Parts: sequence; structure tokens; C-alpha cells
Amino acid sequence: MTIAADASTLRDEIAARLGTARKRTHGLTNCVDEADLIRQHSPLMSPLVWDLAHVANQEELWLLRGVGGRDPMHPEIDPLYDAFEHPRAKRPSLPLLPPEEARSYAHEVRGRVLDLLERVSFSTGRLVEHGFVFGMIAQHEQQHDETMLATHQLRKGSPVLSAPPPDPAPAELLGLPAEVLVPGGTFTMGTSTEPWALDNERPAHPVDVPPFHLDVTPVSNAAYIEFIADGGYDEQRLWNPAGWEYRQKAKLTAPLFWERGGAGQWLRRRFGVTEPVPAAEPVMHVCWYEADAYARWAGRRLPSEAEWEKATRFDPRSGRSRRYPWGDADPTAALANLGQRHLRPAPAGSYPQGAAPSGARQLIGDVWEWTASDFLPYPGFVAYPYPEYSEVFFGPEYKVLRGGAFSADPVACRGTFRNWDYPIRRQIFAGFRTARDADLA
Ligand code: AVJ
Ligand code: FE
Repeated sequence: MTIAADASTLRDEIAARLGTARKRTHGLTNCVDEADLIRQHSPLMSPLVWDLAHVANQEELWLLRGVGGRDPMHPEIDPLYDAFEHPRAKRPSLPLLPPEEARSYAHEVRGRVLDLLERVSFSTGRLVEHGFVFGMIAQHEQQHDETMLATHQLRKGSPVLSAPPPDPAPAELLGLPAEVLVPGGTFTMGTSTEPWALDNERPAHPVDVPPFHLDVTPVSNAAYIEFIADGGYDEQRLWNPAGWEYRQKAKLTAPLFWERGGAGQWLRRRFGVTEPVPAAEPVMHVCWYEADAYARWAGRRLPSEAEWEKATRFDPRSGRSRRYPWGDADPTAALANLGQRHLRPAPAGSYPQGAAPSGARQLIGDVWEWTASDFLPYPGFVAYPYPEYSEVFFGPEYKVLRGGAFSADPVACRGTFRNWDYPIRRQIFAGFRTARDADLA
């Protein structure tokens, strides 16, 4: 986000960002009953009531104790909400705060944080400079709001969430080329200046990227259905060896939440509603292995993380890397599908105003995009402010996702933002687009 220079505007912006996150947290937790808050809807996820108190606990730790120098409010609960002490599958059996206590804990922490915010100086060190740690906590809550939305997607039972659909695809879509050309050469990847960028996005560094072609939109459900119909799931040669093994073991035959309807039709379950798979929407709930196999079937490959970022941020006219595909201005509803405004991606080809200089669309918002790359530190990486955010996850077991989704908030999504997950994960709101090398003339 664009950060105000003066302290009073910065205070207002921080309060607004924290407020947006809390409103979403309430929306995701007040719509179900106590039993649903405590229940584990999938072994992959925490109970919703864990996320609620964990968000409050991190806010207390970093803002009240870290910035404000306060004593712990309830030191005995800290270990319960430390993500590294207890794996998600074990969290339901912990003596967690019951829903009402979790709510009042979160409420009390927030009240004290807003008091602190009134008096804090932003010039006492790196943690508070430009309001960084407040921004980190707003992002953290929004990341858990996205996790809670995935829990809702996994939840069985009658629907409790709804939102208006995005606009239909723009009419000029038919004239859109299938792919764009991103010119070769060095560009600046990552950032050293974005005030609320997290440690793994830093520092800015030059990367030479040879010319390549990239899909103008994320891969659609219609295109993915062709891959299924062509026997893509049964052709071992299309799959990475570990991916084939997983495809066999997990018996993958289609994206998660899909089932066959009558007469060759596909259906999907979305937040408790079963509906026909919309052909024009980007495919979603596929794992990295499925994305990789599709790309091979199409005679293409997944883009590397550097390719994705260059296609998103590089402006050939100025030679500069921008904050977003459309420029440096923060996202708006006309530029990208973010912030759980719609509870689904918009049709492939939407948001022409949000296109990158290359012409590629929907790089930000709609669906997270799997990249070919492992989650690794940039040259010159320094863990900050804690190694458990990124550093402990670096390595070949995680793949990088880029661009955010309809489920992600603008505060936690930008051209440099890096997400990561295991290549088998499918409950996240992830799709992909494909690339190919440009012919060297
Ligand atoms: C960046 C989405 C992978 O949810 O595991 C939340 C974000 N880190 N609390 C995750 C995070 C600590 C993280 N991801
Ligand atoms: Fe967390």
C-alpha cells in the first residue's frame, strides 16, 4: 500500500487496515455456531476459533508487548497459539479459549492497540518505521482470513457465505491473443523500498530473464476440462515423477471439489453450493503437480517466479519495475478481484484496466498462480523480524505462488508478494497460467 508521510495520516491508514481485517474476521466467524467454530472441518485446517485467538495473540505479542512494552495478558495461552508448537491436526484437542473468550480477548487486544496507536512514534526504529509492524499484523490477520475462507470451502453443511458475482467477461475478449511476449533482459526483482513488504520480498536485485511468452489470462476451466477429456490424468509421461506417484495415491481425476454431473457435465461445490463448473472462470483448487502436468500436455511449462514477476512489474518504456501490473497506484475494484468482494474468480480476461504493459491480465487477484519455482531466499536476504515467517520454510519442498486471489486482501497482495505451499496442496485458491521460451531470432 502507499504509505503516508505524516504520522497522523499513517495512524488513520493503519487503523483502517486493522479495521478491515477485523471486519472480515468477524464475518468469517460470526456466521457459524459455536460447534462449527470449535470443529475441525479438515485435518489440513485449524478450528476457526484457533485462528481467531491466534490472530489476537500475534497482535498482542508484536504490538502490545513488542512496541508497547506491556506485560503478557495471558502468558499461559501463548504456547496454544504458537503455530510451531502444535500442528494443525492436533489443535482441536488443545484447551483452546472457547469462542466467547477468544472474541473478548481479540476485542481487548484491539482496544489497547488502538490506544497505543494514538501515542506511538514511528521514528524509534526499524520495527515501527512507516508503521511496518502494524502493517505486518494487518497482513497477518488477512492471511488468516484467507486461511479461514479455505476452511469454509472445506466445511460441509448448508451455505453461510455469499457475495455478488463479478461482472461477466468483457466483450472484446474474443480479440485477445492467447499469449503475450515479454522481452528479454535484466529487470529488478523484489523490493528494498515497499514499506510493508515482508522479508522474503527483499532486497531488490537484478535478474536476467530471457524472452518468453506467457498466457494472457490464467488457464480457464474450459481449457482444463479439455485436458481431463483428453486423458491428461492417465498419461504418466505428462507428470513429474513425484506428481504421478501422488496422483496415483490420492486418485486425482479432477480439481478438488469437482464431481461429474449428468451428460458429460462437471459440477463443483463452492462454499456449500453445488453448481455447474463455469467454463470461463480460471481453474482453481488444482495442486502444483496438476498445473505442471497440464502445462506439459499443452506443450508448454509453468513460468518461473522471475518470469511471473517480470511480466507483472516490468515497464519496458521506463525500464523500471512497478508495484502492480497497472502501475504504482493501490488496487481498486476496477483493477483487480481482491478482498473477498466476490467469493469467486472473475472470468478469464476480465479487468482490462488492470493489465500489465505486456497485455497480460489478472496477474493480481482472481486466483493465486503456481510458478515453477521453489521457495528460496533472494540474494542478500535477511530474516526480519522473525525467522519463522519465511526463513524456516525456504527449500525445495515448497513451490511459490504469486499474484493473490479473490480471497486475498490488497494489504497482503502486491507485485512482489510471495506465497508458498506444498506441491500437493489443493484447498488453497490456486490456479496457474503457462509459458514457453520465445524463439531466439
Ligand atoms: C504465507 C500463507 C504461507 O499461512 O502459512 C500466517 C502466512 N504465517 N501466519 C501461512 C502466515 C504465519 C503463511 N503463508
Ligand atoms: Fe499466523
